[in-house]
Amino acid sequence: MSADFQNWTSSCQARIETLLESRLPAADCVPERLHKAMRYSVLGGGKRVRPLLSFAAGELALADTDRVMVVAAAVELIHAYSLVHDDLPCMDDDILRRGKPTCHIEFDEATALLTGDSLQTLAFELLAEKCLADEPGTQLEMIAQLAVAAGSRGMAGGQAFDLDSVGKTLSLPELEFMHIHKTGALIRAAVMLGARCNNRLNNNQLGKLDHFAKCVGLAFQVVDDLLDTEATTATLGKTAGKDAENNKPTYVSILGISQARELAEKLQHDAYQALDSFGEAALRLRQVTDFIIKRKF
Ligand code: GRG
Repeated sequence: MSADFQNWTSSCQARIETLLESRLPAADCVPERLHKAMRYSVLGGGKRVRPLLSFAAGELALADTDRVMVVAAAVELIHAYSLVHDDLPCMDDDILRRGKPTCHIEFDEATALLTGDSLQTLAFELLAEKCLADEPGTQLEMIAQLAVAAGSRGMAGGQAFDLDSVGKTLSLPELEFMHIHKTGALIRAAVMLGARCNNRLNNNQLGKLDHFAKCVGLAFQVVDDLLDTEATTATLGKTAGKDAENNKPTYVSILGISQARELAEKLQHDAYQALDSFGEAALRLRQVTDFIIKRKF
């Protein structure tokens, strides 16, 4: 990672942390237990990949950074909610997340459920309270876009498909369908909402950006499956080897390690190709993609 990209990443991560810190209710605000759990689940952890994608897409569109910060925070709150719910005993039943006990272990199951619910609604509160786009109609579309990405036709739907696939053999297209929804939809929303904070890009350019985001979303998941097989629990900050333990179909279980690695590289290539016509303006998007592919956790 170049020093320039490292500095950019650290600065985006620090800014998003400050905004999230200021917008999450204080830990001593009633109901204290719920607010403590919300702060515990969001602050001081995670790679903030989705905010980085929003920032990079916002730079491409020359969008106002204060606007982009808000959409980046909203997407991260949805992501944090999904992790809290995913870790519950009725879903993935995990005890470790971001190097610390999962929300329901540190607090309790009911609090974890309410934490996820409250993080989700806080995301939409942020998106609805200030001007984030040049046209009010565009902002309404952005809010709807995030709602669809997070809901039954996006992330939650992908999760339902995932829970249903345990112990089954999926074809590669079925696995792709699942991940386009479960992880891909939110990554796409992160990119598109960042770009739509300014009305500079035309529909053709937005289409290219969406194709880029779709490739990155899938590449993210392929790398996640590889890491689940190859990395350790200590490096990941979450339990490694969970997919095999839970008998879940993954890119590694279907393709094997080396073909899964090749697929990640092909998706990276396709993602870069989708950015070709943007030239240097898409530098940050290429760098974030590279970071996603090469990450070790
Ligand atoms: C419960 C509605 C609901 C949805 C859950 C996305 C998801 C669906 C669950 C997340 C569980 C998981 C491990 C999915 C695999 C890919 C993924 C999203 C990994 C975690 O994302 P990172 O690596 O995490 O960006 P950090 O901690 O860095 O933010």
